[in-house]
Amino acid sequence: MTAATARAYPNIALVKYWGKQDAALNLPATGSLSLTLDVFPTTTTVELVDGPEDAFELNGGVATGTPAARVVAFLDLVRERAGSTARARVTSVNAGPTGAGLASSASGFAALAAAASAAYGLPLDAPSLSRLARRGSGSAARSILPGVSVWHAGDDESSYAEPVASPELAMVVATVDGGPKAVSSREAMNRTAATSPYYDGWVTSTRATLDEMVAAAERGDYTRMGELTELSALRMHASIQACDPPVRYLAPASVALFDRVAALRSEGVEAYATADAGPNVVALCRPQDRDAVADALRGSGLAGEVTVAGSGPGVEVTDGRAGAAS
Ligand code: 2P0
Repeated sequence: MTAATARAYPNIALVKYWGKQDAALNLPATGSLSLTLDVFPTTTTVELVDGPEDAFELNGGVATGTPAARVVAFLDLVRERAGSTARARVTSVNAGPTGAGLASSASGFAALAAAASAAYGLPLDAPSLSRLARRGSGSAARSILPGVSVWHAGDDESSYAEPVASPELAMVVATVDGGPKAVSSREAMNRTAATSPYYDGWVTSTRATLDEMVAAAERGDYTRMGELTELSALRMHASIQACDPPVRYLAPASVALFDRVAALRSEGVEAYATADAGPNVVALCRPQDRDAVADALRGSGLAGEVTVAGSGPGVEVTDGRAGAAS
């Protein structure tokens, strides 16, 4: 019997991924760029079993419905590539919140890609894992890599994440209680592409934003990286809010946190705000400013949990060996 365990960390995009050019292959309409964090890892074990079905246990409970169906579809892809019919028992634990807009699907599918590849005997190099993780969840392609990475748009062969030289970055994650997520990011992404009049502008402008972001990162221009981070987030939310029926992920406290981060800048602490498909706000800052930013966000009374994060590692197979599928 073959088993393997892998650990991966969530990532937060500085240039957002929002829209697909190919839903079946999960190819993005544009490239994106993110920082893999050093908090909230997902640890996943894949064990090949003799039984007739896959089993998926998440955070100690049996998973059903869409999460389980996505894991089975992913394992089907792995089996097809490995030439195996073996079923698997998948056990996954998120150290952070699940499905709360804190990128648990990114760390989840990155960890699953690595553990399944090791258990079924598929290649474990970063481009192969990133291409595979992409099929589970687009943003998972970036959680294969440590630190700052760019996930390329392209075709099935070329759409994977690669490292980008960057100044050291930190992030402060401020959770905002916006209630349960009303619309999943996958559904909202599809709805934006189908109905938002701003979607074409989002795609065109994001290509330029990404080129500028990579150049800013490579020349160590933290200020421009921060400015582009806020720009990308607000443009993404603008295009989401314009879809029909509209989706609004930002809560009043989220908007107030963007204002608080702007006030911090005028006080001399150079932080920039971003937000994903939910009400939580993440402040980008220099590593030496992270505690000052965290204190300010805690003191604002606008956030629940406030978590300080640095640049995290890429996915790692922590146990088990690559072996031929049984
Ligand atoms: C990102 N997000 O770049 C963007 C910003 C959320 C907001 O990637 O359909 O779960 O599985 O490819 O990766 C969330 O979307 O979507 C996401 P699928 P995913 O991080």
